[in-house]
Amino acid sequence: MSHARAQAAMTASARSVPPTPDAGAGAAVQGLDAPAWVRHARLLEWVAAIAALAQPDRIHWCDGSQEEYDRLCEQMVGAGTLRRLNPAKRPNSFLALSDPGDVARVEDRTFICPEKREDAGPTNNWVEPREMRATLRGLFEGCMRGRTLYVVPFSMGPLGSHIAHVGIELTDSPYVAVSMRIMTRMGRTVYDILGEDGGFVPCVHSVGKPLAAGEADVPWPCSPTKYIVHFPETREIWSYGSGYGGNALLGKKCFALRIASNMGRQDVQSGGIGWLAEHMLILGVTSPEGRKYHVAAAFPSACGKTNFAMLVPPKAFEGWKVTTIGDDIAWIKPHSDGRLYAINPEAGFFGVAPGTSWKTNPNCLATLSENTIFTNVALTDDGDVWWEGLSEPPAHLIDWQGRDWTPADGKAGRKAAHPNSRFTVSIAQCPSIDPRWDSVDGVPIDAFIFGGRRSTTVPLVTEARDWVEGVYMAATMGSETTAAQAGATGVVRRDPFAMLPFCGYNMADYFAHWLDLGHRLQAGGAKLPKIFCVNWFRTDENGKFVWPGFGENMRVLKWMIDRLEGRAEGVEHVFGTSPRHGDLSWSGLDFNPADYAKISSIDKAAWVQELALHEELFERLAPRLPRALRAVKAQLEERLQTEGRAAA
Ligand code: SAT
Ligand code: MN
Repeated sequence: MSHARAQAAMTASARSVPPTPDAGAGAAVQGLDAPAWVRHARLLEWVAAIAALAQPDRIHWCDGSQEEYDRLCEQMVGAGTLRRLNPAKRPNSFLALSDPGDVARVEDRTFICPEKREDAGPTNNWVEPREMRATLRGLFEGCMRGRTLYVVPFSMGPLGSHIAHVGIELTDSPYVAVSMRIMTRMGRTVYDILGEDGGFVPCVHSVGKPLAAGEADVPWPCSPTKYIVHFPETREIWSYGSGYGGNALLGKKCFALRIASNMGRQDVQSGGIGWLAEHMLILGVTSPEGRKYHVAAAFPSACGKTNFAMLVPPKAFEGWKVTTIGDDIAWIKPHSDGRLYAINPEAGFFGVAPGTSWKTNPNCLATLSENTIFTNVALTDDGDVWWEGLSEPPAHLIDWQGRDWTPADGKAGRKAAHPNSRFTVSIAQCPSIDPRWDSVDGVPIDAFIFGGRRSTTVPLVTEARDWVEGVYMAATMGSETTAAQAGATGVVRRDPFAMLPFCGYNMADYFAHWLDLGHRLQAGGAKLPKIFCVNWFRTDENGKFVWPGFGENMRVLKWMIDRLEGRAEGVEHVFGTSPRHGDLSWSGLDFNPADYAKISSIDKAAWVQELALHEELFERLAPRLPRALRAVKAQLEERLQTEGRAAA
């Protein structure tokens, strides 16, 4: 393949038209076999250029039909990638076992490559774009040999919504193609929206395992070399070497967070008011009187966002109802009424299986009853799935690596399901689905919640006194790491807005974007959502969680709603306002003031240390850190010195 051609492939983007060959698109697309419903010359040109670079054996233009989905799944059963589960137990469902080296997002292999390093900021990996393009060119050259290139058209957000955006993923993984059909609005109709020249985010993905002539494939092809690369200025995504989750389903973290966060900010640079792409679940909560509120909540990966989004209120909260709009990502735009409206850009859940049970999340279990692709959970002898926390372990299983497993192995510390094992399922199957989840207008947000996983220091719930303090709370959030990211778990790291691995530009500029958006909305007379900070994960002297969590989180949610309505009391302390034991509703739960003190106390010494960690983050972000956040920190420090005491 010529270098000029490869270069054209590397610069094709939604914004810039790649060099047109003399004879127009027709000449470039020979052998593409594009269906008549694709009439977008620049798109055809780009597919041709990628095909010339990656040299797949075939091209398949996905139409998103059920028939196509069934055929691809059947084909993967034949190839050993998928195993059909017992149709009597789990209709139309499959199990995939990944390569043991490809089980989670790879943050150290994820790159944000704007022209200037400072625009990626100190929390992102950056490589000079020309150098990165050269690396990618080398990797992608011939990387799809022996495979099929799938052209996957998708909309992030309800088709036709003014908040939605279109992407096209080119992938050599049929597992990715079928997963994208579940996770996004994928299919032919996307081309109707694109027309002949609509904008789209080009996403190129390869498992990085070309096949030589006659070489047999493996069930889960991937490569030890991995690159997850974003070019924010040209809005391109290139992913190489992994077939797993957020590394490979490029609509999710890569587009809906890293590229979209850039888009929301670039909107301001081009004269708009700006918008937000956030790592947040969205839920609706309706009081017994029928008043409905919408809440968006940010937690790091694998900290229970899916459980919170599908919360079932305890019996004592009869009449309260929680409905689900999304479990992972929110796109939030200001509306002409001055309020912020959110959509879930996704159409499916890619959630963590372990810990999910009929007790902890019945709505989720019901969602998973059919049409689900499971990845890296265990297989039961009757052809169903199992994972830690689902139920008592069966006498025998096949574990996530295909080996025999018995409860004795479990006692010896060997997990049957990988801790980051997942389910992929359509949101439409969720019993708690909100009637407006697919609304083109989105839902108005009344409150933001930020939560980390902290065994110490951070109280159960705190309301920020104002927007700026709320932004400070979110910006300085810390969390103990989980299995969702490769590497050690349980280490506290700063995870601002739960966006550390997902913010596609300089984190300090991102804080400024939140502050500025708040100012602009307030200047226009809007009432901003309240901001709360929560922590479900404080532990006692034996390392056990003190707060029961799950449905009981309704008690905290109700306090927030009462605060929105101006009806609930709390006590103001150094960091904001928190409920005292008597300010929460306890009916149906025996939770005494002594235990409450364990999860709500503010330990002065711990907070002096915590603020030192805030300082570390601020130092890292110093060149562009908004002054307003430094000012909040100075105020908090002063307060801590003068009034530091328990909130309980
Ligand atoms: O990025 S994934 O979608 O694989 C999982 C996560 O981190 O939430
Ligand atoms: Mn997530």
